[in-house]
Amino acid sequence: MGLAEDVLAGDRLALARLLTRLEDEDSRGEAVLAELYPHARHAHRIGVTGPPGTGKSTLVNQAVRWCRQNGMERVAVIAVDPSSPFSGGAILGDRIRMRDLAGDPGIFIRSMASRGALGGLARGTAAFVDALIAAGYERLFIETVGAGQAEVDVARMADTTVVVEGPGMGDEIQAIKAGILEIADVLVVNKADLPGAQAAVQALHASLGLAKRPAGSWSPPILTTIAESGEGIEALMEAVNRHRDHLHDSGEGEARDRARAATRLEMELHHCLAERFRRELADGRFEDEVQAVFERRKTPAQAAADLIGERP
Ligand SMILES: Nc1nc2c(ncn2[C@@H]2O[C@H](COP(=O)(O)OP(=O)(O)OP(=O)(O)O)[C@@H](O)[C@H]2O)c(=O)[nH]1
Ligand SMILES: [Mg+2]
Repeated sequence: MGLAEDVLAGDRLALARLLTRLEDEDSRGEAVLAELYPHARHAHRIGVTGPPGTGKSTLVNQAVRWCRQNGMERVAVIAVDPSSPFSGGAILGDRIRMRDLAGDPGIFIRSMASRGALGGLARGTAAFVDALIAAGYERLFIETVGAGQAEVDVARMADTTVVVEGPGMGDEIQAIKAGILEIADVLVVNKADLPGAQAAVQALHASLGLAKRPAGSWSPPILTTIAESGEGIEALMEAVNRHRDHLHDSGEGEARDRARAATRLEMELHHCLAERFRRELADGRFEDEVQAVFERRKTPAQAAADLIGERP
């Protein structure tokens, strides 16, 4: 049997091998994904993002456990590692915390490194998600750290985006409200056992009031949780499920899926064209133009135009 059949049959080792190929940009991975793609249809993708250390992994751990206890047969977690100098320890920590889920054959956990500069986080995440859905995972949690453009892009690969804040993060909320709050479907103030949680809830309410949302659309609930003890997890998952139902009933889910198809096709075009172009350039030409831009002899646009102009 081929790798695609093995993945469809629920073989975890085959799935792990496929994900490694996708991560390595091995063309055999892409070929397998092409076979699987018609099966990568029905699932609920839940993005979990927010500033470092707010308890996202702990929360995901509890949410996954809740899903398994409430009738979901296959649940997967993708921890996106932004490869920052700070993330090594965090991912290691995630692995340790997630270990108590590891014995469960209905749970698949995988971290994804964002090494490919051209590939990009969102593109890699989307490929992982396709593979996992085709393999039969009906719930997918995608954890990302931070609130930059990369996280917003990754969040667009999810159906439901959960933004996790911590108490005493007033400044952080100021910093993220413009970008990430606009894509939040559910807001969580975790570590509600610590002082400042209520203030954080209020700050979020105030920021949400400023965010531009069309009238009559989904209004994101703000919840509090204590991920360490599991308090509030049930309410969180109920909110997540309500959002999924809203996506379905309002037709917004389909609209998002279509928008995602366009985004992904565009990402692929960028990726393929840039890759092909770089391969066809003579040795050292790219570096020459970098030098020219660096020395201010050319603008980046001029350098790019020169490279494109001399292509065979
Ligand atoms: N007091 C308290 N501590 C918590 C709670 N949830 C998580 N923590 C602790 O907060 C720390 C960070 O938790 P993580 O789950 O790793 O947070 P994270 O957001 O995944 O961290 P990064 O992935 O590094 O951004 C750990 O020491 C947890 O034990 C909570 O509800 N209350
Ligand atoms: Mg984490």
